[in-house]
This record gives sequence, C-alpha cells and structure tokens, in this order.
Amino acid sequence: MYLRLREEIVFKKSLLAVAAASMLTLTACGGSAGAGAAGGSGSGSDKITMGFAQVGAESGWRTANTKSVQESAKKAGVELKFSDAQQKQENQIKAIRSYIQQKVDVIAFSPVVESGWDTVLKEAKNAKIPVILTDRAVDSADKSLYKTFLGSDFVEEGKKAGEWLVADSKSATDTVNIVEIQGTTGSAPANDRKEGFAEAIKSDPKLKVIASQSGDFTRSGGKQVMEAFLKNNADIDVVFAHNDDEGLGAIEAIEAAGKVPGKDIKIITIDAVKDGMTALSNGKINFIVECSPMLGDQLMELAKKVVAGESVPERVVTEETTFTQEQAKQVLATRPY
Ligand code: GYE
Repeated sequence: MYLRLREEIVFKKSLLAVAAASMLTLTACGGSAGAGAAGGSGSGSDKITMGFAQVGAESGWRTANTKSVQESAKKAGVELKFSDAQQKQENQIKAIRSYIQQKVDVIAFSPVVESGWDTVLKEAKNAKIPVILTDRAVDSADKSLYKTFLGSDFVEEGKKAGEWLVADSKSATDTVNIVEIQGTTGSAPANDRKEGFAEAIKSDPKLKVIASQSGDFTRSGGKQVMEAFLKNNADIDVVFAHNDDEGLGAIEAIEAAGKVPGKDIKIITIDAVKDGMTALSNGKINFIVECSPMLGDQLMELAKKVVAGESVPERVVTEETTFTQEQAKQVLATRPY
C-alpha cells in the first residue's frame, strides 16, 4: 500500500515534468496495479486480506498469540479481519463462513477442538480460499482441506513434562500420586499433552495418575478442578496442568487448603508465559515446558506464499525449550510475554 502510494507520488512528479507523454504511462500503471491485485478481496488492492478466527482469550498464551498475529499482520502489510470465538466451535464456524462470504484471500484459524470441521473447510475449498491451521490441528482425514499446519508438537510437550517427572522421582521409594488438569476437552493440545505425558511416565510404575479432569485452559477452571481433587484425595504429590493458567489456579487452591505449592505438592505446567515463569522463579511451580505463542511472523510468511500459489510445507513445527526454577530466574526479566 505504502509502496504504491510512493510510486504514485514519484509518478506525479514525472508527470509534471513530461506532461503529455506520461499521461499514457499513468493510465498503464494504474491498470497494471489493479490487475496485480491478489485473490478475491475485490478491493482492487494488492494487499492480502486474512480472516483469522481465534479460539478466545482464555489464557496468557492466547493473549500473547493474538498480539503476535495482530502485530505481524501490520508489519507484513496484511489486512487482518479478527474474531474471538469465546472458546465455542459454533462461533468459529460462523466466523469462517463470514470470511468466505467476504471473499478474503486466506483464512487462518486455531481450531478450538479437533473434530467437526470438514463441512466448513469444504465450503472454503469450494470458494477457492486457502486455509492455514495455526496453533491447533483438526482430525480431518482429507488433508486437501487446508494448506499447512503451523504450531507446536503437543505430544512432545507432554513427553518433556513426563520425562522431567521421571528424573525427579528417581530416588522416591513410595508411589507418586499425580493429578492431571487437562486443557479444553477435545482440543489437540489436551489430547496430545495427555498422551505424551502418559507415554513418558509409563516407564516408571511408581508414577500414577490418580485423577484427571479438564480445567478448560483457564485459571478459574484450574482452581475449581484442583479444589475438587484436594477434597477427594488426601495424598497428592504432583499436579500436571496442561497450561500455566490452570497451574496458577491450582496454586490458589493448594494455598487455600493450607499446603505449599512447589514443596508439599509439585507442579508441572506447559506454556512459559510471564505469570507462569514468575511462579516458577518463586518456587511455586517446579518445571515448565515451553509452548511458543509467537506464531505471527511465520503465519504471515506462509499466508503470502499460499496466496501467491507457492508450495509450503504440510507441517511447520515451532521450536521450544523447557525451564527449571533456576533457568526461569535467569530469563524472567527479558521474557517478552
Ligand atoms: O497451551 C493454552 C491455550 O493451543 C497451544 O491454548 C494452545 C494452548 C495453550 O489456551 O494456554
């Protein structure tokens, strides 16, 4: 957009200089810019329009992810139509349908749950609007319904959490009672993190998951579930929460029950957002597996390629690390989200 404006200004100057001759060229230039417009936005602009159907604003991770997408769109000159589905699949489907109607150039979305997307994805495909999955996967058998999937390997994240616990429990002689606070029921990160964790801990028969329930990836959900766990189980050694927010809610419940989080009950979470990392530095959480919400730049890059008809990899996996309490203390001050 800016580029075109500048071109036009330069053009007008040259127009003044060689008035009659450049008249023709100006018409030609305007024409070619119009013809170069990408996709079906119908605006006559060559700026890409992206419809982004976000899950909601359930966690610190999600807030950071939304900011990343919005800032990267601005930087990349992508016009962003943004919607927040408040963690409801029907709202996300509605948003996608409205993007199809508006003839955006590309649709990106983070599916709240894995199943139930085929119909609306087929509608996008029929309208020739490419779809990019970002952050979470769908379980559609037909891989032609989307161009690529950008996001973390959630099974790997669950494994890392479990492997830390296996190492940490090496010297324990008694059973280690674990309670699991799952993410949103039916979501890819909840399904996969549960699977990865279970796989890692099965090497040690002392490690037992005695209760597992969804806290919907929210702080209040984590608190409520932990309150119930504490009421029903006298002996809890470890909490595995599928995200930081649930872990932070669990901390509140543990403290309210007169116990010391991080000591009486160890806590493992996933995400590594600022509040989680602060609790890790303060010794209230014991270990965090990183899940990066900073997907914006890669998403815009993929979107441009997809709209230009270039091929993109089927899967783009985010690189991530893990944090102990000591490591959290070192990076906390410079953590960007
Ligand atoms: O871990 C959680 C958020 O899909 C990876 O969703 C994302 C998860 C993230 O609500 O905090």
